Amino acid sequence: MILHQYKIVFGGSMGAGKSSAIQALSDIPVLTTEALNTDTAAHQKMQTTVGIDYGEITLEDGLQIGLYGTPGQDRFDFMWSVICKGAIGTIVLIDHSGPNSLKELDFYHQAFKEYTDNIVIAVTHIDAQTDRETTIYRDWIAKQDKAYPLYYIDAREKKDVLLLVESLISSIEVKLAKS
Ligand SMILES: Nc1nc2c(ncn2[C@@H]2O[C@H](COP(=O)(O)OP(=O)(O)O)[C@@H](O)[C@H]2O)c(=O)[nH]1
Ligand SMILES: [Mg+2]
Repeated sequence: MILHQYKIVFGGSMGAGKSSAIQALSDIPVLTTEALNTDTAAHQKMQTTVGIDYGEITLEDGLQIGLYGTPGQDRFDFMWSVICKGAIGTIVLIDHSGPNSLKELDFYHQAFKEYTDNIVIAVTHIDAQTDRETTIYRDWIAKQDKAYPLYYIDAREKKDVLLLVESLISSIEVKLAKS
């Protein structure tokens, strides 16, 4: 495992494409680590383990990035703060084929902005037939107080996922240049 590197978190609902994205991008075989729930005070009934995907990519300029996939279910949300610690940002994946995709965007945006203001939004499953336009996400962003980068991607395509990572890194670089 690389210790001194950038860390990027993938968030979003189950089936949105977090594991696919990490799989597509990673230079190493993706690890799915099992994290034990030790927070029994908050989640007494849950003695189960949850899966966190871990992959790594080295970009052309030698920059090494750790890719962390969060467990999607709301009941694992206590894990997100741990996973997000030290991350340079979060890629929120939204499944366009789900009937509540806009609600999910609201929910995951709200959750992850607690940990970072560097968020990229990626809408997946845009090949799916739905009666909702893909423009609803752009309209949603227009109502936010921050202009989040928005991409329409296939999470299984390396070039698509790479674009998200590059977008996140470039917004960090812009911030560093300003400070
Ligand atoms: N059609 C389509 N399928 C996708 C896309 N992204 C992921 N999938 C598929 O959706 C399923 C769930 O993806 P997965 O990466 O396991 O989602 P996760 O629960 O967020 O980790 C898998 O069968 C993927 O192959 C996409 O953009 N379009
Ligand atoms: Mg997964």
